[in-house]
Amino acid sequence: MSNQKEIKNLKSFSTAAERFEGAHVLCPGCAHSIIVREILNATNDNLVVSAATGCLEVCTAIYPHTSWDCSWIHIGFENASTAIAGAESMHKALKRKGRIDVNQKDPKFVAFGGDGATYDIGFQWISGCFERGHNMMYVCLDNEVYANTGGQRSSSTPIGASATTSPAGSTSYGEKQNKKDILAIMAAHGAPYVAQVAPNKWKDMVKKIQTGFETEGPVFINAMSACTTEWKFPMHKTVEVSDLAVDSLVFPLYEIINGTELNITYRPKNIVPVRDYLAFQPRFKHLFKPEYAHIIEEWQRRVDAKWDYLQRREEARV
Ligand SMILES: Cc1ncc(C[n+]2csc(CCOP(=O)(O)OP(=O)(O)O)c2C)c(N)n1
Ligand code: SF4
Ligand SMILES: [Mg+2]
Repeated sequence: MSNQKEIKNLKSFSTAAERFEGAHVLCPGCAHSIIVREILNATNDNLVVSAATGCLEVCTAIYPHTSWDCSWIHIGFENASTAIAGAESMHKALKRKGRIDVNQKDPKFVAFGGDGATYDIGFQWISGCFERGHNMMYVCLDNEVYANTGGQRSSSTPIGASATTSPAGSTSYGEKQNKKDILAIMAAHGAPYVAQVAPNKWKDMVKKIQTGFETEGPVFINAMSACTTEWKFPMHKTVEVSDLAVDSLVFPLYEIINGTELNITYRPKNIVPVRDYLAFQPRFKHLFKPEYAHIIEEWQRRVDAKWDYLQRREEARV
């Protein structure tokens, strides 16, 4: 792919032209900024970006300042997807009318939303964009909680996590529902490309983003985004907690092409127990009481079953 940056090493990648500047007020250690920077640096093409309300938008665009060195739209909490789909449709229409030079390279259209904006409140708009087949990338910054408004649970919050609307206490182990399988749902739209990424596995992530940018049609990326404030780990441990997430297979890295072909893109050499991932984050600390041992066992069983399923899907190509 001719327009791609060659990914030799982190140093050469990180000194590429910046389209996401460091001057923002995201918490130190917030994975949102790492992910967004890696995504924007993955192409040299022009970008049109939208951001749903949430930590990313609130902390990067405080008038009169902005961290975005590209065309950028902030719209409602629920419709970052349709804003970017509208821009993409307008671009096509202007080309048809001869008002944009047809020889000019098309920009990349990218929408960012948190898990609250994606799994819950903006879901029907995203689903519509994927059904209509817009040429766009939608990126979910999945920190498993409505972080910007104080840590309420979303349908991405995993079972046993203590969130402000599902607090752990003397009679509760916290969140009661399992995390929604958003990747399976988006793949079921027949999307040409969907993938899970994590910022600590940056080469895997950049490869997937570049594949997404080269794909015609709607692309969905679910990015694990560790939140130091709501997951309650120390701010310098973002990469460590992300390593535990992918090495325990709590957050497996894979892609699905055209709704069918599934490829696992990262196989940990040493799989770590789920309990090590949970133990790292005080949002799960109550699960280590003897009466909640069954929740951790159930977590491990579910993670093992999902890994088995992904491997079978990869072999079967269905
Ligand atoms: C329609 C609507 N509902 C609720 C809100 C309030 N609100 C703003 S940001 C936010 C939380 C965002 O959570 P998420 O999408 O997960 O992003 P995060 O802040 O975690 O990155 C909420 C509930 C809003 N702005 N608009
Ligand atoms: S609350 Fe979480 S998601 Fe929001 S800026 Fe802080 S670390 Fe990032
Ligand atoms: Mg969130």
